[in-house]
Amino acid sequence: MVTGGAGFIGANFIRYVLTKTDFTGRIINFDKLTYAGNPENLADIADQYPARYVLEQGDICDPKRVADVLQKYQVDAVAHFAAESHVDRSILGPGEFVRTNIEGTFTLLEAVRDLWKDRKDVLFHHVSTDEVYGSLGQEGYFTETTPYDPRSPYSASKAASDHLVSAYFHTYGLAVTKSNCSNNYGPYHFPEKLIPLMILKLQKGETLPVYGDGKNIRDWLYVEDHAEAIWTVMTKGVLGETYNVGGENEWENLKLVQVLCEKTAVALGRPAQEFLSLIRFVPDRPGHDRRYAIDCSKIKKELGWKPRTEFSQGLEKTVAWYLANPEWVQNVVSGAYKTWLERNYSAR
Ligand code: NAD
Ligand code: TDX
Repeated sequence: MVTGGAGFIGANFIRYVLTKTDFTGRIINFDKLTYAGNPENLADIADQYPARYVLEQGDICDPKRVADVLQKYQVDAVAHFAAESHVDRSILGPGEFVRTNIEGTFTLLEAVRDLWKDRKDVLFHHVSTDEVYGSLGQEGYFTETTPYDPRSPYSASKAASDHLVSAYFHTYGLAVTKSNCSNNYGPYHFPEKLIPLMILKLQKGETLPVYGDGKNIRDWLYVEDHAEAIWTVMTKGVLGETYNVGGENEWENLKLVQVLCEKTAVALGRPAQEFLSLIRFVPDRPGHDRRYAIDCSKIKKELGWKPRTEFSQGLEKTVAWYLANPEWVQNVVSGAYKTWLERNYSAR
């Protein structure tokens, strides 16, 4: 069972596992279909793999619904992606983050503990973020032993969920693995996040809001590389262990936005200067972490994973995908995918 499989990374993960690995089983996508969850992200997969891909709408905070679905399919592995994921939204309304990210993870852990008892041929993989480690200065990297120091309601809620997962390993012997990853980018990314937001604003000729001085640094990883990392941990990782995942690819926000201007200009056959002039510095995000950088040597050395996608090419693919999928963008931003959902999934 994949929780949050209709979101950005979860959908890319399901696509990756069904199309690019030797997995032969069935995937249950358990998703509440919030504003960020869109079954259209996997419409082609639903058509191609009718016997191996199932969508079950449900809330991870609902113990009965979770238990029913786990029981119905006799789930033996959970990849837990479902979360409220946007830092700005967590600042505006932290309650939903506490509910989904902490209570939801707790509800899932209780449900699998009850279903699996002492089974060891099962796995709960928890997907988390580098933001739990806090903010770095110019030097240094987050390792798996960096003390937690979350600064936003989002990262605090993810930190709490990480601790619950560890506690269930140590206290109850639940078979768990965890991964903490840096910023992802790629297709199906909800256009509230920096990269897709900028691409769509460029397309419409709107100004590009850069928070603060634009010198905050993020490490970027192509989403399919993250999917591969999670699959690698799930199939080769050591129970109870955490693996940091990153792109070894740090960028200041302003420089990244400038590169996006250039790539989008090339894709649209327009002069880059026209786009660069749209950049505006806007008031900073409260508690804005200055720099994230991941040391991913553990997963590289112990499990043989490494980031594959070269950033320039990954960005070009991403720009091309957004420009080629205006209908997806329109559905997502207008909320029309809800109608699409009623049309396509009313029978389930
Ligand atoms: P997203 O916001 O695109 O998708 C979240 C999905 O979870 C949606 O499909 C939504 O409908 C579903 N969901 C939300 N609340 C739910 C609930 N109560 N019950 C069931 N489903 C629910 O998020 P994303 O960017 O794909 O992130 C997925 C996971 O990866 C999150 O746990 C996030 O913390 C983590 N992560 C994200 C990034 C990143 O760069 N986006 C980086 C590292 C880790
Ligand atoms: O309009 C913007 N202008 C801007 O300067 C937006 C939306 C963002 N930013 C900055 C803030 C960050 O420094 O760009 C950077 C990236 O912002 P987001 O895309 O909102 O991502 P971030 O806050 O870094 O968190 C993301 O990566 C880690 C995901 O949303 C999290 O779910 C993940 O855990």
